[in-house]
Amino acid sequence: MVSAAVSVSPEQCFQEQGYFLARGLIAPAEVSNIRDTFMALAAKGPIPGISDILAGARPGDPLAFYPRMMNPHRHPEVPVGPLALRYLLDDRILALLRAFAGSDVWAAQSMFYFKPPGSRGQALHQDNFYLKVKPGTCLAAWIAIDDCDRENGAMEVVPGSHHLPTICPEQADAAHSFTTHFVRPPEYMHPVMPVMQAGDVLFFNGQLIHGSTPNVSASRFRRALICHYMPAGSEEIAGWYDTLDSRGERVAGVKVSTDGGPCGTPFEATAPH
Ligand SMILES: O=C(O)CCC(=O)C(=O)O
Repeated sequence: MVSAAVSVSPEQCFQEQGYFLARGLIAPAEVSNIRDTFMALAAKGPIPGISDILAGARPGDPLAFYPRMMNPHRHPEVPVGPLALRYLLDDRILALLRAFAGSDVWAAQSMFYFKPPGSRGQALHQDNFYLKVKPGTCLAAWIAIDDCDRENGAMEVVPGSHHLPTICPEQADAAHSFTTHFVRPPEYMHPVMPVMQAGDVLFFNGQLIHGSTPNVSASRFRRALICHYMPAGSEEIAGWYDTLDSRGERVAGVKVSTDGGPCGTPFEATAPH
C-alpha cells in the first residue's frame, strides 16, 4: 500500500485547530537576553506599576515574589520596556499573525509570566472574554522562554474550541489557578499540552480555550513573553489595551468597549497596576 504524506500549512492548522506552534522562531541568544533582562528587573521582587502585585498572597506563594508583569512595553524607563516592544512588533511574529488573521494586525498588549517552581497555573479561559475585540476576535503569540512540559506547567489548548462563542466562566480552583475564571470545555472536547522548547512560539485564536497547569517542578521556571493582537480594522476593544500599528504608533478611532479588562484577575490582587 502506498501512503502519501499530507502536509498541513500553518494557516490551515490555525484555521482548523485554533492554534499553531512555530518551532524555534526565536533564536537561543534572543531567548537568553529576554530571560536575563526580565529576571534582572524582578531580582528584588515586584515592580509597582508593572507587576500584577498579589497583595493578599499567602506567605511563601512564589507568585508573590514573581507575579506577572503587565504591558512591559509601555515602560521605556526600564530595560524590559524597549525589549518587550521589540518582540511585540517582531517581523517574524507579525508575518505569521497576518497569515492567520488574513489581514494586517495591531498590537494590544504584552505580558511576562515568570511562573517559578511551586506556582499555580492559569485555569482554562478564552482571551476575547477580556479583550472584547469586535468584530471577530483577538490573537495571541506566546513565546516560550524556557522549555516547558507537564512538570513545569506548559500551556494547555483545547483544539477546535475557537469555533465556540465566548463562554461564561465559572469560578476557578484557587489551589491550582492564580486567576479567578475557569471556562469548562464541552464534554466532547479535550485539552492537549504541546511540549515546547525555549524559542518556540504558540499562536492562538482569541476564542480558543486555553490555560496552564501548576508548576510542580522543584527548580524549573516556566517563563513566557505573551503578546496579544487584533486584526487591523477592528472596530472595538476593551479600554485596558493598546492599538499599535507595526511601527508602534497608536491607531486612533477604535471604540472602547464598556466591559472587558486585563487577561484574568488574580485571586489575591487587591492593588492591580
Ligand atoms: O502562560 C500561562 O500560564 C497562561 C497564559 C494565558 O493564558 C494567556 O496568555 O492568555
